[in-house]
Amino acid sequence: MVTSLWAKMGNDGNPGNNVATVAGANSQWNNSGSLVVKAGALNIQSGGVVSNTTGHVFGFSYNTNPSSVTVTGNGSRWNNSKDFLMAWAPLGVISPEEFEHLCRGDCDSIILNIEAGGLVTVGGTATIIENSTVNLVDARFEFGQMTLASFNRINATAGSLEGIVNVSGENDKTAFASLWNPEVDMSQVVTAFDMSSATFVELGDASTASDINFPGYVYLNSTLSLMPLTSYTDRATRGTVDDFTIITAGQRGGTFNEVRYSGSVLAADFRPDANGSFRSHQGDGLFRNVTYISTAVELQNLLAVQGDTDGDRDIDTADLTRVISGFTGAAGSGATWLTGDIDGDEDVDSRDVTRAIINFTGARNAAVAVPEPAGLLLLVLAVGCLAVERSRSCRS
Ligand SMILES: [Ca+2]
Ligand SMILES: [Ca+2]
Ligand SMILES: [Ca+2]
Ligand SMILES: [Ca+2]
Repeated sequence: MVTSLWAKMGNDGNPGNNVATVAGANSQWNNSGSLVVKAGALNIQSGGVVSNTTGHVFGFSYNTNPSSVTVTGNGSRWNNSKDFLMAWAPLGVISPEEFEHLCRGDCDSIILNIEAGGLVTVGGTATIIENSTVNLVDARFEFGQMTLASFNRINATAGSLEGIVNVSGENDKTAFASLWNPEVDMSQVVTAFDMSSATFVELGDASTASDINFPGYVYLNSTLSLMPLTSYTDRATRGTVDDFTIITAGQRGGTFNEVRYSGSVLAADFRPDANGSFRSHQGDGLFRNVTYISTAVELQNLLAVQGDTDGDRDIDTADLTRVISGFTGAAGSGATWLTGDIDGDEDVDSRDVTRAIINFTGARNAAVAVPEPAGLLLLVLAVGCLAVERSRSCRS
């Protein structure tokens, strides 16, 4: 075991001399501070472990030998408890944007190979600047969090990734769409996305294009955080919708632990299937409906027709039953759209019931269809009696 406060590899003018190897299950190199690999090579293999706070892998354009780190073999591990940076020139001298500008594609590559059971962990933020590449083959990279630009520099052919990718802006959406090689089997890849700055396709452009596309398998957990563009407004006409495909994938697994919209968690008021889909009522018939299908995650913003109490775009017996069950009479209070107050005056009275009946459509979703004509007739009769009874006894 080697212990150091911090370390910098690569001061020797001959990069060939800047090589360190940590090999074997009992081999550890523990840095209580940062580790800098500058124009050199670090090999962690056969169960060796290297630990540090911040990890830096640097290159310089006057050096012909690129910097590289290889973590290979079961049990081999590089722990970066804080941030991780692969970039040209020392951290703090110039910004990541300046790195990109200086390099202009001419810099030698800086490479991190994680192979054959190796593991690299990052506790904070991982930043992978232009001309840097992470090659992941049958191994695991827990990258903390990173931008999409950094994420794009991970070349994963097999293994698993875990971390948060911050997606923001139109450029990110385009870049995301070309992330993965469709030929690659991503069946083991686990990726959590926190799209805390993700934006929607704007209202009215009728775009059905996915914001984010994975040709392979994507496993979802963590938080989906959706921020509508400032130009976006919810629908003002009842019965109309805006549909957004948030993610498409060759195959989707898992669901987001929570979905946020403009910073607020969407509550699941209705769960129409066993896939995790839900409909969330926002007030006065405005629904945000999240649907998980095998290859996509979709969002629908719906301003429901009066009487569509559950936001599934029909007014069927389920809706009428809800209105009748919620009946308060004209003196009632505290009623909501979900309990049958469809005109927004906080009661469920004969006006609400009548409106729901007039708007009746029957079930539109064949999967949950019930025999409507007979059901409708019975319900109309029941509603009629109820309305008469209550209006007699309860009218104020
Ligand atoms: Ca309905
Ligand atoms: Ca009323
Ligand atoms: Ca009412
Ligand atoms: Ca229905």
